[in-house]
Amino acid sequence: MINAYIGLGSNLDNPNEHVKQALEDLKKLPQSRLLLASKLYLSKPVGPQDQDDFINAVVLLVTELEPLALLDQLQAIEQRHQRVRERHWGPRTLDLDLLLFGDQCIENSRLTVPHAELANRDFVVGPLFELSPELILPSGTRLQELLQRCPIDGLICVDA
Ligand code: ROI
Repeated sequence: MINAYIGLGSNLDNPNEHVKQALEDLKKLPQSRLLLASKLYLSKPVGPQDQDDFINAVVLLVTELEPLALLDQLQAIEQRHQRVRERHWGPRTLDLDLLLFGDQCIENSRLTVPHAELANRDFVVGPLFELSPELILPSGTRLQELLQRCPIDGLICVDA
């Protein structure tokens, strides 16, 4: 069983509902168990600013799926949410990003793990820290260090 962290994000068509429904969908993944889910956070868009704020969260799954099989499952959930992505770094109904897969480093045409932008995104670092403050990345960097380099003061927790 591998610990996999997944980031959720939405800023279209009632983002709260998309993220909450996606949490339910993730609970039903085969050969997997959802162990922890962060609170939901409102975050300013990274990328073009002429789009709505995002709802973000992170979950911890334990899974027996291989990384690409897990990616297939995540993309199937995105499709069920009628994922639309009109432009690069533009608004989307649901994004599910495989952030970490145990301490594996994966680099292929479909997948880069750890997620390439993990360390730079407050909406990932903040909820990850809520779930696993002692986490150490495959590089040996402590999540606590990332938190110091990536301020999370802009995040607003929207479910207490
Ligand atoms: N910005 C925020 N705040 N949250 C996201 O989930 C998110 N996802 C993206 C881009 C467009 C880069 N910006 C984001 O894919």
